Amino acid sequence: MPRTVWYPGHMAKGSRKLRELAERLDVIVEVRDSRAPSSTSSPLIKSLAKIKPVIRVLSRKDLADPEKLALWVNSLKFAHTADLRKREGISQIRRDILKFKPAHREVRLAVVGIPNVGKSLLLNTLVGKSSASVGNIPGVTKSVNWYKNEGMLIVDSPGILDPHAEPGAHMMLSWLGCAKADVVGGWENSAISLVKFLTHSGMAGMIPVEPDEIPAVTLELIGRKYGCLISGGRVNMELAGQKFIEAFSSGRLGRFCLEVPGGERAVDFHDDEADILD
Ligand SMILES: Nc1nc2c(ncn2[C@@H]2O[C@H](COP(=O)(O)OP(=O)(O)OP(=O)(O)O)[C@@H](O)[C@H]2O)c(=O)[nH]1
Ligand SMILES: [Mg+2]
Repeated sequence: MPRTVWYPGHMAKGSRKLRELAERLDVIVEVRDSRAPSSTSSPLIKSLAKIKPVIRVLSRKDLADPEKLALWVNSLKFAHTADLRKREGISQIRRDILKFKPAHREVRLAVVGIPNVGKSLLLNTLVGKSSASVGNIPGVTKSVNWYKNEGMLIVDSPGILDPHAEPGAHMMLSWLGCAKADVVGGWENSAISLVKFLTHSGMAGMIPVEPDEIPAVTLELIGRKYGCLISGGRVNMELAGQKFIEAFSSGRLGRFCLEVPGGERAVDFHDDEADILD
């Protein structure tokens, strides 16, 4: 069968371990990205939520469109928003977690979510030191590990994606840095798809050049603007795609939310011509 989604062994193992652990936990903390709170939900959360209470944290509040994010906070029950880099929102999250602490022992919790949403950074902030590895690429944490501070026993877990997702779902996650570009046909492919999405959703103002009707030409113009040139004055389209996606996902092109409550999920955006790799 062709490989259309990214689901390496550490995700399968992490998923199995989390399910085994769930009974021993008091509460689960699910981290999602504020810029796509529906599309970045964990594929495990439905089954885990049947067993244990869930606290939701929407990370990267600093990069999200504040008005749209306010709609999400109203619609998602028990959701905290946080700028984890600045530790904003942490004291409320900590207070909520400690509500589940039994009198006779520390509270046991697991931090779960898809890749690169800030799980390990949240854990470090709760533990009070840099214990777990943090990095701005998906797949930094590869295993389930326990950490401790006063009153809390916390599990960090690898980012886990849905192995049965539609191929296009990972395309959208690649725009946020939550899935690898090479699984969706590379940076050029991912960036062209993003140009189409932004044009289709009335967000063309985030494209750093005047868009052309043909998305690939738009990316070429972006490549020229970013100086991604090779011999003969041609544009290195792969590098142009990478620079565009990096500028978009880091917030340098502005704050955004890709979806609103009750609207179309960004992950369901269909780019029929996208070339998803086998
Ligand atoms: N601007 C901003 N960056 C954040 C926030 N939360 C996390 N990050 C950044 O996001 C990147 C990923 O953070 P990690 O904690 O490694 O994410 P993770 O979910 O553990 O990732 P995996 O282990 O790969 O699944 C890092 O560069 C963090 O600094 C936030 O609230 N705002
Ligand atoms: Mg991690």
